[in-house]
Amino acid sequence: MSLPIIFDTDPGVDDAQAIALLFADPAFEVIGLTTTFGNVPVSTATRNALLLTELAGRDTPVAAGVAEPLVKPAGNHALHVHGQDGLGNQQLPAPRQVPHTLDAAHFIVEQTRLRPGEITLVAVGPLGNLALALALDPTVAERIREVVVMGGAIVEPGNVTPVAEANIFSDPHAAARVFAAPWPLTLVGLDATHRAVLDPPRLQRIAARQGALGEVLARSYDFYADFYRSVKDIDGCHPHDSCALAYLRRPELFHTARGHLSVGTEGLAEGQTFFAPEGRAYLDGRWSGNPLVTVCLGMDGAAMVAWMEEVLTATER
Ligand SMILES: [Ca+2]
Repeated sequence: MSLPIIFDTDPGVDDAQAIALLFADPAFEVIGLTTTFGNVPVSTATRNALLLTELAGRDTPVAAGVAEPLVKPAGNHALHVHGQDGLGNQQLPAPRQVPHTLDAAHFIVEQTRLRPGEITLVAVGPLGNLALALALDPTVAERIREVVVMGGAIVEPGNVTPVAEANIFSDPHAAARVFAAPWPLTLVGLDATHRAVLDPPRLQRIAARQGALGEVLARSYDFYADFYRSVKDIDGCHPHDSCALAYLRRPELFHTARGHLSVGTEGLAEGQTFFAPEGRAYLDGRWSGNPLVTVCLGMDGAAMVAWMEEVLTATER
């Protein structure tokens, strides 16, 4: 099995873990990484994506993407969660490679023209690059095999507001366009990702097998886990972005439902995801205007982190 992937990312500590997974699992054919602002400014996200790719021993293209939200004012990044450098404040070498000549949205459009129907787009940051790709060429939606978005929260509370998850809150207008597009989409949100805790012993076992990449994973994890200890009663971190990859490889671990997804763009509901189950009649059609998508409502978190460890320790880097 080969799954051609474009991975849209804002690394970010949990992004770094997912990038390690992406390169460690031979089932993934990584066509490119595209970067966005989010956890960090886009320049930092691009630098980190290049560096993590290099540490994984790959020369996969990295295309730089959007620097700010489509509509709302550029806001704060999550530097208190991920560190000033996005990877827990460590001494990182400069990457040797440079970004792709195309920007992220053009890269997505071009690659889907080269390989129509084959590419899965995994988006684990704010959704501006996907919205821009749709604006450049709406038919991109017909050429994507599947979109998997790490973001949103259906029943679970939000993580940056009482109702909003960080990726969706960072650019709700982009999310609105992405949820309205006619592509097969799955949302892997906090209802799933909060079920998994990557604890320190497991991360140490993973890092020990990942060479120079493992050292970066270990140092960034320590900073990230300190944040989680300060705000939540867990020892470790939620490996949010890796859950989107787990969904592709171990779908049986997820509890899903079909329905229509929309998003609040202002006021108290800014960034909140609304889910109207398929076939459910409400007072009016406001909640059911978007195409049917799949949302994750739960996940076997223990099995998910066991899968992460299995993939990341299978061979020594
Ligand atoms: Ca991310």
